[in-house]
Amino acid sequence: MIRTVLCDLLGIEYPILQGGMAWVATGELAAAVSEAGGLGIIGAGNAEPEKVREEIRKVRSLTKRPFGVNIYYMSPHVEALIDLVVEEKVPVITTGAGNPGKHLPKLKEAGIKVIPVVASVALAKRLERAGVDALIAEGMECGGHIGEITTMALVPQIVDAVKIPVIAAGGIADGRGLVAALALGACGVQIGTRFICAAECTVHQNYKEAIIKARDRDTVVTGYPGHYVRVLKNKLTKKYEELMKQGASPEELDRLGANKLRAAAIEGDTEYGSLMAGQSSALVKKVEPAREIIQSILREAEDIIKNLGGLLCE
Ligand code: TUI
Repeated sequence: MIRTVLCDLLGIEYPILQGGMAWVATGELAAAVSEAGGLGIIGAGNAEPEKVREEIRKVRSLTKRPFGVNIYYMSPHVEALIDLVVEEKVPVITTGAGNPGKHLPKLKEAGIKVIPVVASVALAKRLERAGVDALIAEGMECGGHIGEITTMALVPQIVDAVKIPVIAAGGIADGRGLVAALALGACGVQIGTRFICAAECTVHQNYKEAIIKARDRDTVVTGYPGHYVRVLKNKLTKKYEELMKQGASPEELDRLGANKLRAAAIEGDTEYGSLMAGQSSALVKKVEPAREIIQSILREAEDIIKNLGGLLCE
């Protein structure tokens, strides 16, 4: 079985984290992933802290295993969410779209493992100095809010720049991706898109079907500098592109995007919803239980590792 330092750090069986996707990663999905030996993560997004507390309690009612909460740093509730995870003694937090540095003393004192998502070497170094436990290096193949560097280029640069464990994310959906991440020096992977299609994921069936139908060129990056978001192409992204051509302001573009993730995830609006998904969408073939997803990734990875030496000529 594939075990790395990440398994010991987090008390999990396999070095696979589930992305903490807003509106998508509910308690049901997080519990299923943790119960299957990975680290399930609740995506707090912009949700009210009391709603997040319910999800934490849901996970605890479904599994005794470790789990995490992702805190999205553009949420208006960041301070209250930090207090909440401390109060609820959540084992692990991941963070996105911001720098959690100022909250580290409080989180570390509470014994919480802190694993920020970073998209640059500079922030990785700063956060290592500030005392985080590990880092998720997220390449721009991922879905949702993205950085500028690909996983293949970013992961080894961050691995070279820090001593703490690095987890690779962006474009990873199967055993090949896991082995590639390990080869780049990562000690594990974070997977989002494939887990949207987990049977236990509560998003609307239409969202899952859109990912399964997607082919290689079916995602697009919308947004403006500092705020780029990868989604599946649809009528919303067409409208967005038209507005961009007309020179719309960031405020107008934000108005078009407002509440559209909820429309996709809850109402199943595949035409005008924001179907956040990564470039690995085309690798996702079916809806299956989280346990099957994890086991098939591990089986594939082990096969590849066993046969890798055979690729070399005498
Ligand atoms: O956070 C993500 N991905 C997300 S969050 C999200 S929720 C959303 N909902 C509606 C519209 C837009 C977003 C969807 N996808 N990924 C983690 C991530 N964090 N990637 C890159 C970063 C990042 C960027 C800048 C982390 C830190 C950072 O630092 C800025 C600073 O303060 O130095």
